Order: sequence, then structure tokens, then C-alpha cells
Amino acid sequence: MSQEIELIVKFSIVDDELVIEWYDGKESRVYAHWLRDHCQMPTSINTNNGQRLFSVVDIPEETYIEKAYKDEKGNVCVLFQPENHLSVFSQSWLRKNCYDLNLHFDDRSERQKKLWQKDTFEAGLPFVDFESMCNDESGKLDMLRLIRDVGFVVLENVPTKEGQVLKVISELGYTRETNYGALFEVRTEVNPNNLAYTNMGLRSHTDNPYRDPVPTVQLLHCLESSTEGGDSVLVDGFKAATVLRQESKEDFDILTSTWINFRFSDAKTDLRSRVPMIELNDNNEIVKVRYNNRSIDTIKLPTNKIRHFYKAYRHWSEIIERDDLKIIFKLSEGDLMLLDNTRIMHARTAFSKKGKRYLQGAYTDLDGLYSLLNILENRKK
Ligand code: NM2
Ligand code: OGA
Ligand code: ZN
Repeated sequence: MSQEIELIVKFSIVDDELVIEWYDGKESRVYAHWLRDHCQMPTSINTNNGQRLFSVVDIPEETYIEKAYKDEKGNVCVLFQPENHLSVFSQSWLRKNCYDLNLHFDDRSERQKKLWQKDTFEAGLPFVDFESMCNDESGKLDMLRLIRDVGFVVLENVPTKEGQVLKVISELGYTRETNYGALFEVRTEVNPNNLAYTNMGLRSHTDNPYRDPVPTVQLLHCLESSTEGGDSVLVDGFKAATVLRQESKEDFDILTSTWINFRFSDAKTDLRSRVPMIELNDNNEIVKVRYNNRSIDTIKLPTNKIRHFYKAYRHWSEIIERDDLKIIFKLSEGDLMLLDNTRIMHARTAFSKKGKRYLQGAYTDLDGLYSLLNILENRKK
């Protein structure tokens, strides 16, 4: 007898549901329309690519299960009327997919993350060697898992020559080109269009909140570093948001429900967005933070909301700057930092005019990186 047959002890039809008793005492109740919609037969899904061939409106509204039985292989066969449509489900498919046993897939919410603060990294930052990331599947896997779980990673020993940010992206996904170019140079400029291109300190921020959708991963590669100052600062924005929620649910609710405008403009560009600073999913879990004090556009709110908003906004900005949440370190020449720009806020301290600080930056997106991560993780199974 195969393993398949042992998963389901018994099943029966009760009203519009298939009721399944599992080997471990659990019970599932599966609604007829859902079961019909998830039919795995070649008439329902393309056998090569797994894509569904019909729409939910093609399923008769009056669909019901006429009978259900096990075939000789232990598969569960379900006959749907009025279509007279037979679907065959393997027991393992049902176990893996029954909606009352399985949480939906999620790689973005706070629930999936290892939230951190300063003391989390007392033993050292998450470093991965550049060569092992390029040449070794397990190096890539380590790096992608760190981005998913911790939200950042520092690649070490990246050659200090130009264009390495694009080389790293080509190993992982696709470049997200913006008005700043496919690649941008972060160094002091005369008359810059962005304060990043000065020697000023930059407070903790996420990049490009004025762009909708935002670039979800930022890369910064340090090619030269001989100035005083210019230290890097990182804060886990999801952790900071949970602190805000603990300290004042009211302030948290204001920032998740108030949409504000961000803007960036120069001679060639006028980017605008209207978004909340903290974004939740349908389960009220944090999925995105956006913050950049330099790029918040005029705040326009109803009169009765403005004071509450400012109280919450000040509270949030104060939490982001707390020392116990921040890590501070200096990127060395050859270090390349990758950040989840929907979660991690970054900052830098001001630096001296003496010496040289030269970084190259670029953006990519989490969807491409997570796709590769899923492929590599599936290979391990
Ligand atoms: N740069 C470095 O999002 C921002 O405006 C921060 C971005 C100019 C691409 C700086
Ligand atoms: C940026 C930025 C940080 C740095 O370019 O977006 O925040 O260390 N730079 O210069
Ligand atoms: Zn930045």
C-alpha cells in the first residue's frame, strides 16, 4: 500500500462539502465550488505549464458533488454535477492544498521575517563572499535567504571596479532602471539633483518612496572610502513599526491608514506617489514601509486629522532614530550591500571633504530574487 492511501482515513459528502478525515485526526471540509475550481485534470489545467484553462464563471453556480470514491491507486475521485465532470485528486495534493490546513504562501509580511535590532548582530553582520555567491549555489541560497529573513546582506571581496552592482544583479534577477540610470554614482557633486550626491549626512530612509511601485532592492557598492565619517546606518523598518504598534496602537493606525504624497522633481523628472508610510496586508501584518523625510510632499489632511497625524509621524521618526534599533558600520572598499527597500531603512553619517568616498548603486526587485530563491529551495527538496 502506498503512502498516499494512508493520508486519508475516510471521506463523505455533507451538503456542499467533501468532509475528509485525515490520518492524524484532523478534519477538512472542502467546499464543492473550490474543489471543482481546483480540478487538476488535463481538461482543467494545461499539463505542461500547470495554468488553469477555465474561469470561475465557467463553473455552474449550482455545482454539487454527486459522489466521491477512492480509485485503486488511492486517488480521490469526485463527480461534479450538473457538468457530469470527474476530477481525480491525489491524497497528497489534497493534504498540501486543503485551505483549512494550509496557510497561504507569503514571503513579504512581518510574520515571515526575523526582526532585528542593534544587539542581534553583536556576533557580526551577515556577510557572504562575492565569489561564493557567483559560483556556488549554496552561496546564492545563503544570500537570498538573508535578504528574505533579515532584509540585508553585505557581499565581501567584490572587485573594486566599476559596474559590479550590475554584475551582481545579473546573477540574481533584473535591473530596475530609474531616472537615476541603470547604475548611479554616489559621490559628491556640484549642484546635485539629490542630497545623496553631497557629503551631507542622510537620515534613515527608504529609497524612492515617490516612485510607485518602489524599487524593492537597493545595491550599494563601495569602491573608495578614505573620508572621515560616511558611516552606514541600518534600521529594520518592520521592527521599528512593531515598536510603534506596541507603544501606541493609535499612532500606528494613523500611519497605516493615512495616505500621504511623496515627490521628487528635477529638470527632467516629476515623480509622485500617494501611499501610507506603513502598509499592511489583509491580515493587518506589516508588509512595507516607506520613509524619506527629504521627499515628503506638502502634507494635506483634513483639519481634524492634522494634529493626530503629526503626533504619530513624530513618534515614528523618533523610533527610527533610536540607538538600540540601529546598526552602524563602515563599508570597506569591496563591500557591496543589498537591502530590502520595502523594509530596511538606511542612512549615512556626514563625511569630510578630505579624502574620497565613491559608491555605485543600482536597484533590482524582490520578485526576481524570490523567484530564484524558490527555485533553489525547491531543488534542495
Ligand atoms: N539616489 C542615490 O530615494 C532617494 O531619493 C535617495 C537615491 C539618488 C539614487 C537617493
Ligand atoms: C543612497 C544613499 C547612502 C550612502 O544613495 O540612496 O542613501 O552611504 N546613500 O551614501
Ligand atoms: Zn538611500
